[in-house]
Amino acid sequence: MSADHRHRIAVIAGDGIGREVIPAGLAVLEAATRPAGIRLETEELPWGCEHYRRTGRMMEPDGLDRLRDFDAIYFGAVGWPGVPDHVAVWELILPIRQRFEQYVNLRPMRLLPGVRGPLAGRGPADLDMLCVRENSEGEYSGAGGRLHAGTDHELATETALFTRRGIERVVRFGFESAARRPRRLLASATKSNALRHSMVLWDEVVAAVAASYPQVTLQRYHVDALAARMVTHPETLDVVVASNLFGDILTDLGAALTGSLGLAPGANLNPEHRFPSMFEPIHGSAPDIAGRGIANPVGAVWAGALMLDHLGEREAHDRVLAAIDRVLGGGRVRTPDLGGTATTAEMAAALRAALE
Ligand code: GGG
Repeated sequence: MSADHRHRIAVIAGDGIGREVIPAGLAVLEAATRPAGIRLETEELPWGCEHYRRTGRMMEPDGLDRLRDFDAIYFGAVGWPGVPDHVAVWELILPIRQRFEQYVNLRPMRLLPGVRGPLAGRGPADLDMLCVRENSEGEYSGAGGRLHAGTDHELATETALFTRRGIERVVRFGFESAARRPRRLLASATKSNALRHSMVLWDEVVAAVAASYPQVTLQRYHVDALAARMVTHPETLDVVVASNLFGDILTDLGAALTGSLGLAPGANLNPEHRFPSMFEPIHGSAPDIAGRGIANPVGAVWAGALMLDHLGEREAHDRVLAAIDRVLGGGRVRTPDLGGTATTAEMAAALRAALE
C-alpha cells in the first residue's frame, strides 16, 4: 500500500475487446479514485497480437523487467486470429503470472442484483462463490514437448507439475479467504480417483492445511461432480480452491451461471506484494464483437476494483462495487450480452454517474 495514495499502473489492453473495456474501466476507476485523492499513474504498453504482427513478439524483450517496477498491471485480453492462441497466451499472460509469482488467481462468481442468470428460480443469495485458482504451475506449467513432427508416430507431452509448496500456498490462501466469509466453506476440486499422483498429493496437502482451520468446513469434490453441483446446488458452495486447469474451466462455468462472461473479474495475485499483481476481466478478446463498441465493461471495472483493494484502497473498491450493483440493479443500462442495447461507453458512463 502506498502512504500517499499514488499507484503506478501498467496498462496492457491487449487485443480485441480488451482495447475497448480497459479504457472504459480506467474512466470508471478515475471517477472512483480522483475525488478521494487517490492517483493512478498509468502507462500504456501496446503489447499483444498487433505488436506480434509488427515485431514477431507479444511484448518487448525486456517486458518483464519493465513491468517489475509497477505497483500493479491492468490487463485486457489476449488473442487474435492469425496468431496461434498458445503463442499469444504463452508469450504474454502466462510469463507474467509465472515470473511475478502470481500464484493465486482469484475469481469471484456472484450473481449480481438485477441480472438474470440461466438457472431458473435462483437469485443473488443462491450464487455467491469465490474461486481460488492455482495460477503458477499444475497443468499450465509449460513442461512438455513434441517429437517426430509430421510423422505418423508424432507425440506430444504436456506435463502437469504439482509441488507441495505450490499447492500449500494456494490452499492456505483458500482457507484464509473462506475463514473471512460468513459461511466459512471451502470446496477443494480434486480428481484423485483418476489422477493418482498429482491429485493425491493435492488431497494430502489440503487435509494437512485444513488442520489449521477448524473454523472452516472442508468439502471435497471430484471436479466433474463439482461442476454439476455448481449448476444444481450453487447455494451449497462458497470458496472453491482448484488447480490451474480445473479453476480455469470452473470459472467460465461460474461466469456463465452469473449471467455473462462479460461480468466476471479476475485477480492474479502475488499475495506477499513482492511483485506486481495483475487484474483482468476473465473474458478473452472476443474477435466476433470486437470493434463494435458493445462489449460489457463490468468485468474489467470489477477487476479494476480488485486492483484498488490489493493496492490498499478498500473504500474505493467498495464504491466501485456499489456502483456496479446500483447500475445493474437499476435494470436500465444493459449491454447486449445481458439482453440490452447499451454500448460499452454508455455502461461506463452509467457507472461513472453512479459514483458521483
Ligand atoms: N482476459 C483474459 C484473457 O485474455 N484470457 C485468455 C486466456 O484464455 N487465458 C488463459 C488463462 O486465463 O489461463
